[in-house]
Amino acid sequence: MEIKDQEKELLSLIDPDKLPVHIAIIMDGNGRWAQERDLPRQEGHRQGVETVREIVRYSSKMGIGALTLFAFSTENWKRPPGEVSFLMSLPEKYFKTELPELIRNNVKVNLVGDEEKLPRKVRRIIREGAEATAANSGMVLNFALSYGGRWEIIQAVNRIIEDAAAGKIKKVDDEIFSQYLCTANLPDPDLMIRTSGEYRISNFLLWQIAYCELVYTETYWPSFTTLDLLKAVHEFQQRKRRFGKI
Ligand code: V0D
Repeated sequence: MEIKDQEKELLSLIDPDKLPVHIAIIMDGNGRWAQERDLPRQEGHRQGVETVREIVRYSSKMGIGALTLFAFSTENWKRPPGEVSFLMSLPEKYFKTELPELIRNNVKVNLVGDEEKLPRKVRRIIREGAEATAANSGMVLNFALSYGGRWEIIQAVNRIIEDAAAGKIKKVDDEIFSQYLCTANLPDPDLMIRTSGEYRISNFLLWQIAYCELVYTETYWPSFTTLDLLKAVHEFQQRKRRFGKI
């Protein structure tokens, strides 16, 4: 069956009123995708950006409220310097072609992670992308860069200590704690996807995935398509339906 027909068939099985409100994706397998094709790892990352373009476009058209993409972890700083600097060139490359369309599609871009660790130029490029889309009210697109779930929780605790010392808060509850995380004001992800056949959380959103459905696929990120996204959304809805029946 043609991909387009498969997509149509899946779309007919998906309830547009019960879409996930927030999808988080661990975009894994770029290096392995390249190795299997005897290509340099950079080629995998480059192709990975193409997948980001396609999935962002499709998610926002579909009506997803928020999409959080894990692009670079706190651990990724330990990779060879050449690979790190190539990766750091990707946000600029992405915005060069995509920013006009993001603005047009009402997508709002956000950085999630330890901004201070990023090279100044990368910070500026992402800040410009965020500012250019700040007034948009459609899908929120979070790029997790230099992000780690434990780092995020610790920075929340430290800011809470400061606010407590300043007399701004007395007690912390679930809701107040969430306000100190990078995803403040966003609903928790209800669907998390990890590509390339790894079954781990790898220090991605820790607090926020308390009640999240986890969907894994063997597909490497550069090969991940809108059809794979629809399959994950369908799986998500199937699980929700089973819950309802108990
Ligand atoms: C490589 C697969 C888009 C994962 C996707 C700096 C590894 C492609 C961005 C991006 C990366 C980040 C911020 C932003 C706009 C775009 C990106 C990195 C890696 C690490 F504001 N793709 N992408 N950033 N890859």
